Amino acid sequence: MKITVLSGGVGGARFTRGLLAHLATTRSDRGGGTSAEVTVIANTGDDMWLHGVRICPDLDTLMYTLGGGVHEDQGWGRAGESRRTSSELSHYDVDSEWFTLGDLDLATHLARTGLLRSGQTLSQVTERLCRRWEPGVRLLPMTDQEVETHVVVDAAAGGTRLLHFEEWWVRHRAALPARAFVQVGLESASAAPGVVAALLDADVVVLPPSNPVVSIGTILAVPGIWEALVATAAPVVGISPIVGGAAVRGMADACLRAIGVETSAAAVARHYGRREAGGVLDAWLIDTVDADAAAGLRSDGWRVGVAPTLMTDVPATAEIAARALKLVVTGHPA
Ligand code: FO1
Repeated sequence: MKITVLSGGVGGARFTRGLLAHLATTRSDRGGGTSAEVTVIANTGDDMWLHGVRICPDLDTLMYTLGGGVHEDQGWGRAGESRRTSSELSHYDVDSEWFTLGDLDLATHLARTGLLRSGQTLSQVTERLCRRWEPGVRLLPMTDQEVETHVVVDAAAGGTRLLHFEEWWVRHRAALPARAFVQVGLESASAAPGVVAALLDADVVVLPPSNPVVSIGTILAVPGIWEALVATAAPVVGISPIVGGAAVRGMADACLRAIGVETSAAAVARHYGRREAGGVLDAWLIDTVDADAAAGLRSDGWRVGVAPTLMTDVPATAEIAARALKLVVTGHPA
C-alpha cells in the first residue's frame, strides 16, 4: 500500500512515527506481507537563511523524529544537544539569540548548505541527509525552489511590514496579530520531483494534525499540489489539529484567526473542503471531545470519524493512524 502524508514539523512528524509503528504491527500480523511505502511531502515554507546556512525546520524535524535523533520534549532539534556555538555567537552581536542553533543541529545545516552551494537541489540534499538518518519514509520537500512564509504584521509607524514566519513564531511567539500570510517565492515555484506522482499514485493520502494554515496550507499552495490532491484516485483523510476549540500544540489558532477561520474541528474541515465540493478531503477524524460536531458535518455529507486523537505516545499515535486509514477504507474508524 502506498501512503502519502503532507506534513509540517512536530505534529506531522509525530503522526508519521505512529503511522510507521502501526504499519509495522499490521505487517507482522500479516506475517510480513506487502510492506507499505510511505512518502512524506514536507513543508519548506518555514525555511530560512541564518548566518549563511540554510535551515529547513520541518524537513529536519521529520528527519530527526523518524530517524530517532529528535529532542523528544521539544519536538524539534537534536537529543543530547549542546549550545556552545550559539552562546559564542551571542558575543558577536549578530542578532540571532531568538533562534537557537544547537551544535549537533548546526552540522546538518552546514552539510545541507555545502551541498546546495555545490549545485544540488533541496530534494537531492534531503535524500543525501536521509541516508544517514534512515527515516523509513521517502522524504520530499514540497518544492526545490525557495518559498518562505512571511507574516504581515502592523508596523510601529503605521501600515504593515513583513516578518519571516520563524521570527514571528519563535521571537514573538505569534503574539503580534498576523494580518495575513504571504509565501514569498510561491509564484515561481513548482512541486519538487516525485511530489505530484506521490499524490496521484497513492492508495491513501493523509493530512496529519499539522498547522492547517502555515504548514499544510503552504504545501497546498505550491502550484500543482492542490490540483494533484483533487485529481488523485486515492481517498484523502485528515486528522483535526484542533481539539476542544484549541490547538493541541503550537499556535495554530493564531494562524486560523489571521485567515478568518474559527478554531474548531468542524471549521478546519470546512476550510480544507470536501472533495465532492471542490475541496481536498474525503474524510475527517475528530477527537471524542468534539463528538457533538460530527452530526453537523455528517448532515452536510462529511464522512467523519470520532476517536481519541491526542498523540500522547507512539502506541496512541499508531492507533490514531489505524483509525484514520480505516475511516477511508471501511468508512468507520472503529
Ligand atoms: N523553535 C523555537 O521555539 N525556538 C528555537 O530557538 C528554535 C530553533 C530551531 C532551530 C532549528 C530548527 O530546525 C527548528 C527550530 N525551532 C525552534 C522549531 C521551529 O520553530 C519549528 O520546528 C517550526 O518551524 C514551527 O513549526
